[in-house]
Amino acid sequence: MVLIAAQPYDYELPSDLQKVALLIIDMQRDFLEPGGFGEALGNDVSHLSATIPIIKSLLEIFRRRQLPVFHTVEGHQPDLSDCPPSKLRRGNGQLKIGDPGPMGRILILGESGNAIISELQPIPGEIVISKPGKGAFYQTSLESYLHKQGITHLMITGVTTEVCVQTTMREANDRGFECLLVEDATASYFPEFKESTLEMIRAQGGIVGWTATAANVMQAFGNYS
Ligand code: TIU
Repeated sequence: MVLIAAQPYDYELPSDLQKVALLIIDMQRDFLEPGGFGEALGNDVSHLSATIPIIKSLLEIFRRRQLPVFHTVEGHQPDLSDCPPSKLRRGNGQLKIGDPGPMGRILILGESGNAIISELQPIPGEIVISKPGKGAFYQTSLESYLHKQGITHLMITGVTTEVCVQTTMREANDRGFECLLVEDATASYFPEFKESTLEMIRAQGGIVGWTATAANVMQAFGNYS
């Protein structure tokens, strides 16, 4: 049995690592770089960049072992037909979803600002899920891809911790996936919200799942031949 040293207790990996997917949530220019959606909402985007090398290290392990990798992208169709008016109105800022910004239209699929950051660009074979909501299961094919590939365990990374990451982890937990959030591979614009999210996930005996450091995840993966 291979265990990851995790909170609130050790997380058991399956004997077949192909059942474990790396889920990288919304590592997009819109959230991590100045001029995108995150900054339009009034946030300091510099809080998120420390996750990049850590997610990259995890990604390299999954690639080396040819394990399943899923990337998600939050974005909307150019005609905004998939953006509820409530989301469009939200924020009260100068720049709204669909407005022209320095990296193209804010949070619109296909715009350069909506792309995954250069450091974590997907390679052929990795699935990219575009999503209109905060959760990666809402109006997407993620669940059917996971079931089709026999995936039961998710290593969850990305931004932001209490918004798209937590929503997705809760959705996945309700669907029966064994979820582990990688503590240093996720970040929030509000560091205190990140810490609270980690605590609420692992409270009550792991009510939503587990958390562990990337080092502990990588050490456990090293136990497989
Ligand atoms: N605003 C914020 O913290 N996050 C989002 O709007 N989307 C994601 O978390 N990806």
